[in-house]
Amino acid sequence: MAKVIIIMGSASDEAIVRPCLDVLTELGISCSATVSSAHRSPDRTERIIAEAGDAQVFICAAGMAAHLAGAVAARTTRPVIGIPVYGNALGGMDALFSTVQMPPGIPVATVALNGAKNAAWLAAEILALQDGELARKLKDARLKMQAEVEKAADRLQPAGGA
Ligand code: RP5
Repeated sequence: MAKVIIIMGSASDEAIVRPCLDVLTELGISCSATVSSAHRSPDRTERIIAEAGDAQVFICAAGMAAHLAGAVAARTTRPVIGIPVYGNALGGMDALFSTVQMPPGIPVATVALNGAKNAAWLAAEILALQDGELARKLKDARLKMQAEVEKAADRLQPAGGA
């Protein structure tokens, strides 16, 4: 059963959401991904939440008047992470504000515009609170990032240089 349920508002969001799936898969976190819209298919969205089983975290990606994450958060007390999807007309500000400006009591942890990778990392950090092995993987990943920065710095500035 999926620990993380990813819902995107439209099939057109798939390319933006894909890196989220990649990070979760890399970390060995079971997840499922589907399409459902807060506006176009509200009943389907409600059904997905009702049938979420043991899923611990929802990740919702949507653009424009992006109510998907909020609509899911309204119907569950499990953590909901929102990915506002960039759209041309208002430069993504519509989706960003729609996702981030939730009323007190119904939080949506909003990542950056198109921030699919960080949605996955945040979901992993939530799950790692109850999973020692996952917590270790996250620490290892941080060490790897540090090493990559060192490597990049070394490439630009050979050892012994000014
Ligand atoms: C939102 O409207 C979707 O999440 C998508 O980002 C945007 C456009 O949807 P389509 O018209 O491409 O289906 O609901």
